Amino acid sequence: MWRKIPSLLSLLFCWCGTVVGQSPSDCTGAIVICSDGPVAFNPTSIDFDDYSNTDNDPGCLLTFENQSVWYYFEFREDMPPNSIIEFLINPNGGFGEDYDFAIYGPNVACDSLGEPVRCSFANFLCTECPFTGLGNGATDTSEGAEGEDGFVAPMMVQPGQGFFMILDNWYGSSTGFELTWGGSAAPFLNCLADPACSNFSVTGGSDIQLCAIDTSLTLSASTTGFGPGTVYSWTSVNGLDALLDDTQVLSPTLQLSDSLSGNYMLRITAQRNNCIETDTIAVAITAAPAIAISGDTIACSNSTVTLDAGAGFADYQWSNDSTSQSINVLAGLSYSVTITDANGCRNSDSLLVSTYAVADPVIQGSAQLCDNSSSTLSAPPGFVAWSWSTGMNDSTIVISSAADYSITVTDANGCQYADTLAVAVAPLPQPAISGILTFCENGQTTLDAGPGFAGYSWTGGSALSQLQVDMPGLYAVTVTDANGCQGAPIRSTWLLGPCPRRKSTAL
Ligand SMILES: [Ca+2]
Ligand SMILES: [Ca+2]
Ligand SMILES: [Ca+2]
Repeated sequence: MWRKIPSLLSLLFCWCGTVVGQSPSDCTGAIVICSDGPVAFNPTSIDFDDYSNTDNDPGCLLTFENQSVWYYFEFREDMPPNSIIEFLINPNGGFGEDYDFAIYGPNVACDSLGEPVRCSFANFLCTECPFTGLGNGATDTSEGAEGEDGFVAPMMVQPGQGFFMILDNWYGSSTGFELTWGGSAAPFLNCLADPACSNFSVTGGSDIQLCAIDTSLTLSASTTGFGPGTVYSWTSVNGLDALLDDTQVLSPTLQLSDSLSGNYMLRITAQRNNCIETDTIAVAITAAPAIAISGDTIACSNSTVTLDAGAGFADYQWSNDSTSQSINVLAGLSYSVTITDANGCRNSDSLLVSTYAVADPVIQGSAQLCDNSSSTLSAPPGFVAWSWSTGMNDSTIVISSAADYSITVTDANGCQYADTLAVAVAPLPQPAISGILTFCENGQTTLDAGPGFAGYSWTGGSALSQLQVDMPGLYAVTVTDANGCQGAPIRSTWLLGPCPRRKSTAL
């Protein structure tokens, strides 16, 4: 197909660049080629031997330079990445002509070309001869003299990349050639390219994906070839450069705010004299995931509360080492969680679960009950609900038997506290009044309720254990023992009449 291309293509290559004071037969005099058009050049010499420099590898060009022309071609920054460049060289002399070529780069200098990235040394008997070039279905990147087709593989090129090419007329014919560009990169040849800057490059570093919570990031731009005196400038079409701490340094720090998100571009331009290189990196900023622990912020002492970090996160890390969405924890402490969303973005929150004031209720009432009597037990004031072990739900209960009485009280916050009172039943005291129950007129007798009681209460008001009686009647005493229990015997006394010379005796 390439045999027909010269008649099919309407656009023909011409070299329309500049020769910078040196011979186009040398790398340092390389002609910048940047558009299509007819060729009018006939290389006839080698001038300086470019391969005398051992850093310049001739690759497949086993006879080095013969009649050479050096070209430089570079691709504009507005070219899409991964574009393809091809070309066809059609010698004007037709069959029998033999042009060989080698391409160096990207971004190399004439004193350090290295190895060629493409090289064709096919002789005039090659299968596609006299045509030679990049493309035409070739997949090899270098070919020797014998049994070849004259073509090597197209090149994938990137914006800003520049290449040197030596085109060598092996036979030294005088009729010249035509060169035609092809491939998606062909429209982006840079007419402003300067071969003196061929090995200058700048890279802004890898594209960046980060989370807004990552508060700062130092960019990792780098250059080759520039050196001291280079002026740097960071720009952005959508304002991200305003978040750089310095737009005039090679690697500034990007300061993020938590609320920032979106897709941004940052461009670095490096300039030294007339060498200008740029690179652009994409910055994708993901907003910090919203996180708010839900749960009670105050609870009863020693109670358990449930804290929930919310659903839908990829990872949970609680301060108590739990990794679940929610945790059940004791009140009175602070808890925090760090969540990670599906984008790998993290955020944190913390919550203090405080406690209500602690109550210590004590059952009010006597722990001692007298036999055959009852007593009242009361809850202390300040509660709103009561639950006794007797099943009663009032603030007081009346009891009449020995037991452990418990109460659970609930305060206005819903906090519950408990107390227990052990109640014992004491037997009633069994007092007996002793003494002579009869006495003579004008005499008296002594009634005795017995010792050992905590209290006595006689008919008539005496509080002593004994009572002097000089009137007949019914006398009663109520005794109170140490338990507060009371017993009440009653005794009568009898007046027998005058006892002139002797006392009466007890009944
Ligand atoms: Ca030369
Ligand atoms: Ca050849
Ligand atoms: Ca080949």
